Amino acid sequence: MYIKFRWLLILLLVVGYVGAFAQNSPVKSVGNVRNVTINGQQINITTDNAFAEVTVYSPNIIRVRMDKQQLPADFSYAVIAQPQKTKATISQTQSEVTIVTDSLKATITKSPFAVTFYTTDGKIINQDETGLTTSWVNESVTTYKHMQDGERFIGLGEKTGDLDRRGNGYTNWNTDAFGYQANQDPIYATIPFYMGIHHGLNYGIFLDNTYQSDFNFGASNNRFSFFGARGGEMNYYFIYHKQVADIISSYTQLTGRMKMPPLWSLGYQQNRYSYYPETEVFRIAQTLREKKIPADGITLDIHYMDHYKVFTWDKERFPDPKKMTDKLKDMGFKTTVIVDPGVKVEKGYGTYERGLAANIFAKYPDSTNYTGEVWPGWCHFPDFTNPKARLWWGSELKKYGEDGISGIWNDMNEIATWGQKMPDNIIFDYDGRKASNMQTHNVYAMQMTRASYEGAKVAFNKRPFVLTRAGYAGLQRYTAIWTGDNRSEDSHMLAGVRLLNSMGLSGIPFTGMDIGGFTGGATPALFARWIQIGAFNPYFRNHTAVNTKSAEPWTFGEEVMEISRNYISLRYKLMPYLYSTFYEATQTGKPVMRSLAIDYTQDQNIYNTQFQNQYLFGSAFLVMPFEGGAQFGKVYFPAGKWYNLYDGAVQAGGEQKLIEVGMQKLPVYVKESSIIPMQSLVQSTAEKPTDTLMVHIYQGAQNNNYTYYEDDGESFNYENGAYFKRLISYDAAKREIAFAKADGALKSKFNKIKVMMHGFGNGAFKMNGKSINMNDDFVSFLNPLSKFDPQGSANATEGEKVKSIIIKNNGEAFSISY
Ligand code: NBV
Repeated sequence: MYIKFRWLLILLLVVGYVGAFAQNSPVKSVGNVRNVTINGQQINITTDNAFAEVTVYSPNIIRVRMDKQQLPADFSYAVIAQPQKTKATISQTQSEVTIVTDSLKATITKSPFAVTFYTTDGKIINQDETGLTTSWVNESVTTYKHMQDGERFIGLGEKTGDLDRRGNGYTNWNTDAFGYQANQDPIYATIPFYMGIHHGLNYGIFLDNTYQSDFNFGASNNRFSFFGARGGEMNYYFIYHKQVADIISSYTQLTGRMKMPPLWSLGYQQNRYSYYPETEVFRIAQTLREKKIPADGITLDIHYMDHYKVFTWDKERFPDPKKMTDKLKDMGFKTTVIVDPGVKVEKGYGTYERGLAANIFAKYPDSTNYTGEVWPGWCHFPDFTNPKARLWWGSELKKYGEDGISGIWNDMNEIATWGQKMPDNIIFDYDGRKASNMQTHNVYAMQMTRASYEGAKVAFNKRPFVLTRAGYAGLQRYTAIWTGDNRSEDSHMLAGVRLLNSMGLSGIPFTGMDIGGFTGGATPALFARWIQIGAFNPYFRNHTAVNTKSAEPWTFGEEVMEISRNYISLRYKLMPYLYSTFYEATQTGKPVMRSLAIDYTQDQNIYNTQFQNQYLFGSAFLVMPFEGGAQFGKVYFPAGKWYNLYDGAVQAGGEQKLIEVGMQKLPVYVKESSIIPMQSLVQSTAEKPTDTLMVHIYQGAQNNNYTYYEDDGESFNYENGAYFKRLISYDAAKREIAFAKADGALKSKFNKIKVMMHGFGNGAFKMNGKSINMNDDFVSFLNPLSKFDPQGSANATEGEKVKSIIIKNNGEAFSISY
C-alpha cells in the first residue's frame, strides 16, 4: 500500500513537472485535439494551443493549415488552384481522424495533434516527429518531420549545394547576392517546395508562407527534417505520387505553369553591362551576323537610361529608340531592356510624378513614402502588391511598347537597396490585406514580374518576354529567371547547372545563368565549356559585368569562337525540339532542364556528387557538364541505351565510364527511342528555315510518346486553337513509329518531313505497312574544327550514317515500322 502510494506521488510530481515545463516552455506546441468538425473535404480542428484546418485538395494533395489564432480568410500569391471535388472518406475515432483517398491515406492523431501520410497499402510516406510535431517560438512556426532511413531531399528552388540536400539547412530571404560564393545561402529567389525520397517512395511539400522561411534536412540534428516561417501560419501542401514528374505536375497545378514563350526568347541572347551608345549595340549585332553566330536578342542594361531613371532613355546614347529597335528587328534582333523597381525622387520626372499622383509607393506606418537608395539615388518603390500599382506599372510600360521593346528584364527586385537592410515597418498593400516588409519581402519580386508580364502583354500586343532575378513560388506564370551575379569560375558554372536543375524540380522551366560568368573573366577553356552548356540551358544568355573584359564569343580567340558558333548553331537547329519541350512544360510543368532525379529517382548513382550535375535537356539529351580544362571525366549512364550525339556510338546504361572530354565537344548522349525534330540552320528565329522538318529517331527498346508542337511563335492565337500539334509515338514491341494525324487550326511551317533513322541498320522498313526503300544519309551535328587540332584530322568531328526518307507533311497520319 505504502509502496503504491509512493509511486503515485512520484507520478504526480513528474506529471506536474512536465505540465509546468510545457506551460512555461518558450516552445509552444500545438497540443492535443479538443474538437473536430468534418465539413465535406475539410476538417476543422481546435487543439490546446491552435486552430487547424486539413483539406483534401485532390486525391494526391492534402493541405494542412495551423495558427495560434482562428485562421484568417484564405489568400495566396502562389496557389491558383481551388480544391478539386475529390472522393475521400473522412472518419474519426477517440484517438484519431482518418482520411482515405484513391491515392493516399492520412491520419491525424489527437493526443497530441500529429499528421502521418501513408500509401493506400499502409506504408509511411511522411510523418510528424513524435513529441515535436508543430510548435511556435514567439511568432515563428515550425513543423518537424521524422527523418526516414536513407531519406534524400531534392528541390527547394534556387538553392546552392548538392542535388541531395540531406544534412543541410536553408533560409528563404530574397537576397541581392553580388558575386556569391558557389555554396552561399540564401541567394535571390524563394521557392519553398521540396521533395523527399525514401524506401522507393517520393512526396512533395510546399510551404506557402511568404515570411522568411527555414528548411532543415538534418543539419545539426539526426532526428528530423523541418520547415517553418518567422511569422504567419503553418500552411503546407503535402503531395504524393509514385513518380517525381507527377509530383511536379501537381505542384504546378497548384502554383500554375508557364505560358508559351515568344520563340525568339529561346534563341541566343547577347548581353553585357552595358552596351551603349546605340552604335555599339549595332556593332555587336552586326558582328554576330558577320561571324555567323546565330542570335535573337540584344539586351540593354542600366546605361540606356537617363541617370538610371526607369522608363527613360539617355537621349545622347539612344536618340531614337524606335528607329533603333526597328533596325535591329530588320537584322533579326529583339531588344530587351532592364528595369529596376526604384523610382527616383525627382521633381518633374514623369514616372515619379505619376507614381506620386497615383499614390502607389510603399509606405511607412505614418503614411509617408519609404525612401531607399539605389542606382538613380534616393527612390520610392512601387508597391507591386497593390493592384493599382501593378496597373500603373503597366501604363508606364506602354512607352516601351511604342519604342519597339520586346522583353522586360526585372533586376534588383529582392528589393536591393544600398545598405541591404530595408526596415521591417514598411507597409505594403498585400492585395488589400496590408502587410509589413517582413511578410512582403519574399513576394515583392514576383508581384513585380506579374505587373511587368500583364502590362507588357497589353503594351507589346504580343507574347512578352519577362526575366527576373528574384521571385516566389508560382513565378513561372509570369517570368523566366536567371541566377544573378555568378562568377567566371568552373565551380560556378557547375553550381549554376545544379541551380537550374533544382529550379526545374521546383516547377520553373524557363531558367538561365550568365554564360561566361558575371564577375571576373572566363578563360577561353571555361568560356568554351560554358557556352556549350548554355546551348543546353532553357534561357541562353551571355552576360558580363561592367569593367570586365569583353566576353562576346569572338573575344576568346578563333577556336573558341568556332566552338561557340558550333553549339549556338546546334541550338538553332534544335529549335523545333526545344519549342515542343517548352510546350510540354506549359502542359505538365515538366521542366526543360531535367535533373536525373526526375526520371531516375531510385537510382542511387545519380546522387553521387561525381554525377549529380548530369541532366536531361528535354526528353532526349543526356548532358554531362565538366570543368573548362577537363581532358577526361567520369560519367554515369542511367538504365537504357544511349547514343553518342556526335558519332552515334552506342553505350549501354547502368554503367560508369571514364570518357575523353576535350575542349571542342561537350559530352552529350541521346536516349534510346528518342524522337528529335530539327530544322535547317538559321541565323535567328526571324529567318525562315527550309521547308523540311528533320525528325531524328533513335532505335530503342523503350516506348516513347512525343508531342510535336508548332504555332506562330509570337501571338496568343494558340490559345484559340491556332497551332499544329501531333503525337509521334514509338512502340518498341510493335517496332513501329506512328505519326498521328495533326491537331489544330494551323498548317505546319514545314511542307516536308525527313525521317532520319539512327541505329536501325539497313532494316526492312515499311511505310503504312508497305515496304519502302530508305536513302543512305549522313548526319553530323557539329562542323569539324580539326584545323585547331595539332593531330590534324584525328579529332575531326565525326558523323553518323543513317537511313532517311522524305514525306509530305500534310498533317495526315503515317507510320514507319522496321
Ligand atoms: O544592372 C546592372 C547589373 C546587371 O548587369 C546584373 O545582371 C544584375 O544582376 N545589376 C545586377 C545591378 C548591379 C550589379 C553590380
